[in-house]
Amino acid sequence: MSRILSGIQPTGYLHLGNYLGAIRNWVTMQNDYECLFCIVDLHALTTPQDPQMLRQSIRTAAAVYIAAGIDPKRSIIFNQSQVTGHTQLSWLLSCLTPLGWLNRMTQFKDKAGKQKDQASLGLYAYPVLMAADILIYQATHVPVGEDQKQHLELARDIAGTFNRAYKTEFFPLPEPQILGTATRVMSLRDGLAKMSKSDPSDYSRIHLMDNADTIALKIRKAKTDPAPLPFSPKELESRPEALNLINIYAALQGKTLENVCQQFAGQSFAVFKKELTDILVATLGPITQESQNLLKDISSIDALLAEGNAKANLIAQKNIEEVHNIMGLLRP
Ligand code: AQP
Repeated sequence: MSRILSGIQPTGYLHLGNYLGAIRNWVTMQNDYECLFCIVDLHALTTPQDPQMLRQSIRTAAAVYIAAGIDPKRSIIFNQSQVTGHTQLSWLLSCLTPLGWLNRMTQFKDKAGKQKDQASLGLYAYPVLMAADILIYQATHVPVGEDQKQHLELARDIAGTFNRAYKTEFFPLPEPQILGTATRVMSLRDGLAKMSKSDPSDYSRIHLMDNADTIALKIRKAKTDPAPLPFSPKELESRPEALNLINIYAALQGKTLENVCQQFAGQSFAVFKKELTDILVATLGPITQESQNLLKDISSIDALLAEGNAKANLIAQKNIEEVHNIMGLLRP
């Protein structure tokens, strides 16, 4: 059976982008794949984290995964830091990865900005750890958004290098799982920037833990332009904020942009925003509610994670032993 690996960084509370771009699709993947859904806490450490907040974000991410429909009986939900095979394999793969490949990674350039020399080794080596995250489970498919495509390409290159160097086919070359249904959600304050946990403005994103009033307020404040809703998506080309809101509505309703434009053509954004709020509250409300219920019992969340960690460890340890053997590391 094909195996999927995916994860989210607990760098803050999960948001609508994480839901429409990732989690919602993971739920349906459970029908067709063996799935491992990770909370990539080690990746989160590539940017400064407050320990108390990090702990809370990890548990909240686990609660949201489950509340959104990831079934811990069918899929493995776990934290990356608790499966030591990730970092073990990361070192082994880093010894096979040319610096030139890492130098090309655009996300490092974006995140390090002008202070390249001050950026951490962890941020630079992030794509190798991501390759290890995937390869340690011999995952065959990885759902990726546009911004992670380059890292997945690198993971494939590293897998190929390992296989060639050791004349083996141990690592499958992981395929990108491009989802027609995945939606790139943009900031509510800037239609050209991705909705992101690290955006300093809380009003830029809808958290999956926001209540109905907060959602209504954020949508009311969401940037738009003075024109009414267009008759066709073509008219949205130079209206990124309008496009973003219409896109969100379309994704939540399973409609095309064309359908939504036809439905609201000529109407004001005040009317549209009210409808959008209602749909957001109806979709996210049950997830928020269930997440909050789950978070009332932290020991149960921790127990579920511990169970997932143990299952992931079983696969990872077996594979790391095999990799040690292939590479000639003696296991007396
Ligand atoms: N705005 C988005 N629209 C669609 N999909 C998104 N994803 C993230 N933001 C959006 C998808 O969610 C998965 C996990 O992403 P992540 O949180 O691990 O990393 P990220 O993409 O770097 O997300 P953030 O919120 O921007 O985090 P920070 O601010 O910490 O860097 C991925 O599948 C991603 O595509």
